[in-house]
Formats: sequence, C-alpha cells, structure tokens
Amino acid sequence: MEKKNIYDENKIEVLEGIEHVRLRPGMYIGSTDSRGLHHLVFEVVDNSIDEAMAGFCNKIKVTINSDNSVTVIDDGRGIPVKIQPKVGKSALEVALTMLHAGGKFNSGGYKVSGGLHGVGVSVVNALSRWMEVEVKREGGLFYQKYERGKAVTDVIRKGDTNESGTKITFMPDDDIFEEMVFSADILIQRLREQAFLNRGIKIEISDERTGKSNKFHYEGGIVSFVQYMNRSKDVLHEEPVYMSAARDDMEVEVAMQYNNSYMETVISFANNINTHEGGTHLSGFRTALTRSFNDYMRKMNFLKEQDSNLSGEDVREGLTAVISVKLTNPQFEGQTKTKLGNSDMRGMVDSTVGEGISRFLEENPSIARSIVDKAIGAARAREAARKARELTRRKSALERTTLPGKLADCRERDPKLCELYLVEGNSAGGSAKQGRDPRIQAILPLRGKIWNVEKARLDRILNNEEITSIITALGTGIGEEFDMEKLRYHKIILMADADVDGAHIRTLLLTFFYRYMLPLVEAGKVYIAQPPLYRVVLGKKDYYAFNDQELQSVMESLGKSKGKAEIKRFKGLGEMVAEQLWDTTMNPENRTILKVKLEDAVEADEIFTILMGDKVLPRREFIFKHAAEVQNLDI
Ligand code: 0RA
Repeated sequence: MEKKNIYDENKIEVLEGIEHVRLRPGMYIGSTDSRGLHHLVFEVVDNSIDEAMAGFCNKIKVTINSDNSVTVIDDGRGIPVKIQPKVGKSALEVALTMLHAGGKFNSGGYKVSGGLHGVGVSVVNALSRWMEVEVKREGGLFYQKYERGKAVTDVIRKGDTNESGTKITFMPDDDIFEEMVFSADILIQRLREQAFLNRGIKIEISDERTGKSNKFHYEGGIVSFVQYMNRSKDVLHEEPVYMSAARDDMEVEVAMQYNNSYMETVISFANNINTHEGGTHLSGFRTALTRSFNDYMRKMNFLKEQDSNLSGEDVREGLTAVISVKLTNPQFEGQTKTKLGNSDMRGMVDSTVGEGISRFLEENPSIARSIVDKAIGAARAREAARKARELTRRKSALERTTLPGKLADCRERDPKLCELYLVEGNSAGGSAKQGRDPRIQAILPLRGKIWNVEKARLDRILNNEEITSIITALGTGIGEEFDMEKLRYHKIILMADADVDGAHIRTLLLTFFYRYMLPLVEAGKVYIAQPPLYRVVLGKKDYYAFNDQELQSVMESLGKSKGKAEIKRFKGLGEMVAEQLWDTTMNPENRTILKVKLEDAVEADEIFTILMGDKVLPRREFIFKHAAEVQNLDI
C-alpha cells in the first residue's frame, strides 16, 4: 500500500506488483506451460544457491510432494525476519510479497540479473495458490503463510532452534498454469548441473510420488561435469584440463577433455545460467583454443610453412568442455537472453585459456600429439566432406524436378507432339515466346555467353544454371541415369544467331548432348533451327533467303521490279519481330530445321575439346588452321 502512495505521488498509474505478476506471468517467468511451471522451482533453488555461493549454505533439498506441491530446504542464514522500520513489516513478508523487494542482496555472491532469473521468490509466491515459509534464524523458528502472493498470517514465532536455514513450500496456481505436474527428470537434470557448477554443494531431490531420490555432490566441480559428459566415451587423456583465474569482479573456470568421437560438446555458463547462445566468454575460449593449437603445431613443425592453419572446428572435434564465468553485472543479450555481452570477459577467458592450453601442450607432449593427430584428421575429413557436399549439391541440382522459371512451357502434354526451343539471348527468347504456337512449342531462353565463365572443364558446366535448366526442362536426367521415357519434348531445337556466339553455343550444347544425353542424339531428336540471313522487302511483300544462293534466286524471281526491292541482312534473331520469327523459323508448316546427326555431335565434341581444353598447343594450332574460315573467333 505504501508503494501505491509513492506511485500516486508521481501520478503514474500502475498495478501493484503482485497483481501485475498474475496478470502478465509471461513477463516474469517466460511462460505458463511446463517450462514456466518448472521455472518456479529453479527460481526458489537459485536463491538457495546464491546463499551457497556466498559461502553460507552447503545443503539444498528439493521435494516433490504427493499433492504436487514442492518444498525447497536450505541450511543458509535464513531470510531475515526483523521488522523493517521503513515499511513497518517483517523483512520476510516484504521479501515474499513485494516485487523485487526481496532481491538478491547477499554479500559474497554475485548478483544475478537479467533474463528470467533472479526475479525473486515473490514472483513464485504470486503465482502460487498457497505458499508456506519457515525460517530458522536468530534462535527462533518463524512461519508465515500466503495465498496467491498475499500474506494470510503474520510472521509467527513457532519455537526455538539453534539452527539456521529456509524452507519454502508452494503449490502452483492452476488458474495460472496450463501444466501442473512436475517432472522429476527435468528437475534432476538441472539440479545435477547446478551441483557441478557449484563445487562442494550438496543437492538432494526426492519425489514423494514415486519414493525415488537422488543426491548430487561433486568436489571436482566442472572437472566432474566434463568427466560425467564423457562417461561413456573413449577419452584421449584421463584427466581433464582445468584452467581458472579470478580478478577484479570476474571469475573464469574452464574444464575440457577430448574423446575419440567427432562431436563437439562445449557448454558455457555465466553466473550458473546456461548461456545457450554463447557470447563473449565462449568466443574468447574458441579464439584462444584455435590460436594455441596452431602456435604449438607450428612450433613443433606439425604444420609446415606451406600448410594453412587448422580451423576452429578442426581443433574442437571430439572436445567436451565447460566454461563457467562469474561476474557482477552480467549483460544477457540475444533472442532468449542467454548470450553473454560483457566484453571484458572475452579477453579474460582468452588469456586464461591461451596460457592454460599452451602450458598443457608443452607439459604433455604425448597427449598433445594424439590431439594434434585428431585435429589434422578432422581437417582432412572436412576437406573430403566439402568435396562430397559439392558433388551432392551438383547432383541435387540435376535431380531437381521443378521446371525452371524461365521456361515458357507448352500446353500439350503428349511429348511426341511437343517441341522445345533453346533460344540464345533473352531478346530473341522474348520474340520466340510471343511468336510461338503455345499449344505445342515451349521456349527456354539461354544467356548468350554460357561458357566463357566456365572455361576448360565440361563437368563444371553441370553447375551452370543454364545447363541445369535444360536438364530439368527435358526431364530425362543425364549420364547413366538418362531415361528416354521421361523426355518431355520429342523435338529439341537449338535456335542461335548465325554469328560466332551462336556457333559457340551450338558447339557447347551439341557437346553437352553428345557426352551426357547421347541417346537423344542417336534417336535424332536434336535439331538446329534455320533462321533466314536476308530479308527482301518489296512494297508490302517480304521475301526471306537463308543463304546467298537463295538470295540470288529470290532476286531473279522478282524480275524487273528487283530494282525497287530492299535487301536487309539479319544480324541476329533479336532483330526479328515475333511474327517474322514465326513465319520464317518456327512455323512447322514452312520452316526448315536441320536434324543433328551423330557425326555432327562428334565433331562438336572435338571442336569443344580443342577450344576449351587446357592443352594450349592444340588450341593454338586449331585457331591458326581455321583462322581463314572463322573471323572474330573471340575465345
Ligand atoms: C536476504 C538476506 C540474507 C539471506 C537471504 C536473503 C536468503 C534468501 C533465501 C531464499 C532461499 N534461501 C535463502 N537464504 C537466504 C542474509 C542476511 C544476513 O543474514 O545478513
């Protein structure tokens, strides 16, 4: 109520803390599902662990009671009970009923803030149907009960005791939680982890519903943690490497051990919170590990001058490690607020791990040798895997079944009636799309200079987008997997300009068909379109000629009027409008198409091999030999 007055004075309208927690539980504990339910237990346990970190508590007992309430008992100093003069209430009641008021003001420990942790027991109280607290302190046993976050009794002194500690029992409120049943396994997992992270602490969990109980106590701390994670693995060295440092208000602890698997298991914590998203401490660890190994390997000549450094992944293969840091003002960032942001921590971990690993490698040459061998093996395997991936990627591109976006398909579904035009150049592709018979003719435009980028190796062009789109459009697959039954068009017509680029494309495509789709060529399904070379315009009439000889006969046939005729030479397909292209080159009624014979393909392959092969001599010879025939051979 006092709090409300303060807010009123400041004219800020807010709900009183407890009410707000019940109205928006997600803001305080993340969710109201099973995750949120278990978070309640961890929140209470965290307080006991803080007490342990401060050096006042060494035993924590968690009980899942038969009625599904949970009890957490510790042997710490006990929550203070004295009346707080400012509020006129027991410190215990303030801690349990006012938001944040009970916060973590323990002396020796590190204040936990950020994330969903450290919201305080008052939040757990607010989300509980009822809660009972017993405090042993200052010679007495004190008790108070709450319902939905509000005190329903005074703080009662129930008796005398010489002991100290806190016992909290709570029943989650089923108005709030969708899931009400506690999982012993979830609690066990987390409590074991906390026992590893806080060396020496004794944590017991018992489940009254089943009568089972577990005790966790590890004098080895995170070294035990690493051994536990590696318990069913073959390790490369018996003792984990342990490194630690403390300065100012920061503490760093790292334990690591290699096993002979290929897994990397590196987990990091800041103030006992699992930093799933990593952060500065993890990146400091990784940098130092990679650097130390590479330095050592250079020094020992495991890496020669010409060898490149091992990657971080290589040196982490088979590594199990725990990084645990403690600091006063942790910054938690990232999607789930589990990424440590404090930049000081990077250097602190880097120097601790750098020194620690270097010393370990120097002092344990035979272990060092086995780890180094493993890392070198990892580097080789990674290179092999990369190559294999490249191959599969190539394969999957070839096996792709969705038709290429650039393909203007025909409507007819009977392959025997269908034709596919492979058209050089986008503008010609556009005219062809407009001019075609869309019922039976499909158009696939191809970029002009497919092969200049691909130089030398034909198998490399299988990664070429133009080539893969041809493969998917045809539907047959290639090489040994070629299947004529799946052919989607029974005429494949190459349509390219009558210039050098056009000749290149034809050579490339014929070579491709010859090497990867030979049955297609043998079955006579590949054709070459014959666009006209000349257009003769006389008044409103157009005549086309496909070569010089034809031009001559066209002119002769015009007789006397040939003086008025205008002769135009087509430089490329792109110069023709859609209608002209249809009339001269695509209309099945009057076009000429040349069937590609096997010999044509063989010749193309030879030309290709010489032009594109990496052997310089035959290529130069070829160019000299054909210099007279071919001009502007821009290769
Ligand atoms: C505030 C001050 C002190 C102890 C605690 C809180 C405390 C809280 C919890 C919650 C569960 N177990 C706990 N144990 C201790 C110590 C004040 C002092 O004695 O100087």
